[in-house]
Amino acid sequence: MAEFFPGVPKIQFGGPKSRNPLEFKHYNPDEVVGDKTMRDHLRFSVVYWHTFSNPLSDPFGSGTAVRPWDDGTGSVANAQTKAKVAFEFFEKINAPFYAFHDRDVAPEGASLTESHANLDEVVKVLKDGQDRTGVKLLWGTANLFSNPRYMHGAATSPNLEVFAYASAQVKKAMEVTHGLGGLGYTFWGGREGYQTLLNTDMKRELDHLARFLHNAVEYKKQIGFTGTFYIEPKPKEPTKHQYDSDAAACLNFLRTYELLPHFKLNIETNHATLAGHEMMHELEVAIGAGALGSIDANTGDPLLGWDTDQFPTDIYLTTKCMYCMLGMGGFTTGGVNFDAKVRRESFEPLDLFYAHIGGMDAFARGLKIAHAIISDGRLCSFVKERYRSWDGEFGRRVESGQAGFTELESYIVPKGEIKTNESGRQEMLENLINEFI
Ligand code: XUL
Ligand code: CO
Repeated sequence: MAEFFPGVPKIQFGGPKSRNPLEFKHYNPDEVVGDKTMRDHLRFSVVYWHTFSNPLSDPFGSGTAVRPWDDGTGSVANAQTKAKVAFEFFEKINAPFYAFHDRDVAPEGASLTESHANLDEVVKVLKDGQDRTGVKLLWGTANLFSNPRYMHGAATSPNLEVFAYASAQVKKAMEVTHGLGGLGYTFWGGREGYQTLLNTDMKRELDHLARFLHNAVEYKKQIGFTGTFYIEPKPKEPTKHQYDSDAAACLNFLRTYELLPHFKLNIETNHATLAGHEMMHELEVAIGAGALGSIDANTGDPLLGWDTDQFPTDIYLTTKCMYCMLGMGGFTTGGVNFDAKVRRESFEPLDLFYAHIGGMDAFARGLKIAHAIISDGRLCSFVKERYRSWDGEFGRRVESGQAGFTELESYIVPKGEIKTNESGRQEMLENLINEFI
């Protein structure tokens, strides 16, 4: 079998003292943290689009990526070679999962029928790769944003023909995901939003988006696909406003249209920050609704206001992510999916390894630190204690709606001015986190 990353061994755990850049310092897949192995906690996934299909272009210049296996033809044969490259990478980096859009894996044809056929040809190679390596598909999706036909959106396009084209594309992508035993299917509304309200009937577009998703739920049942459906919030980029702007907006949309039982959220760090939220905020919103499904792990740059999709290396970020995840009881069908790309200047294949090693180590450290913080118990107890005034009989009655304004007034008036407020101790808690980092 041809080797596409010659000289790169299967990445091993070298331990924190290792100085080998091609070894993990913290990610030790078989090491047990709490109740399960790091492999099972973290469920790492490599994305096809950034790792194998992104030329590393930017709005000011063409791609810089050197990918020796790419013959530049855009042919199906070339896409099949790329699929073999991908599986060598998954094996060497030791990732149990991957994710793709239909158009990342196979070229678009001259017609929808030809595009479907192209996809089928490459999916055969993906299937062989999965069978040979045991690597699984975390989720599949359809690219409904790159082709010019989707200029006004896909499910929210004012043009019914575009809605129909997108439906057919998603139908096929769902079939392929199902055929590959995918654990999930993601809907990221790439251009489902608007550039100006002057030409937009927002309510009608939202109704159409809901109809599209109901059709997907219906088709899921029809083909017997049991994977999780995810919605991935993002506030803007490429459009000025995207309807799935943040976790709260997605939940409101899903509830309004009676879709919530059928969807979970896939929360992405850089999308959270574009929405003006911390990642932990978005995770907590999703967890509060029982709707956190998966994470698109990356980070933005505070000095650049766009979706830079960098690999996460900040231990505070990964600690907070894993603190939320452990608190919720861990992933079920989801995982830590690196929706991240190397910088344009990091153009060599080797950089793909360094990037993933860094992200995986950062999450492994986050996991160990979050587990230690939870085992220590002081942070959780502090939060619990902070609400203890609610824990008595009267608090219980207020929480359950048995005591209203009148009773609350009778309770508080005899007590006079409040003398029971306590410090929030933010700085003390920040110091506590630093004890573990
Ligand atoms: C774009 C983005 C997508 C989705 C899948 O910002 O995150 O790659 O994850 O369509
Ligand atoms: Co994403």
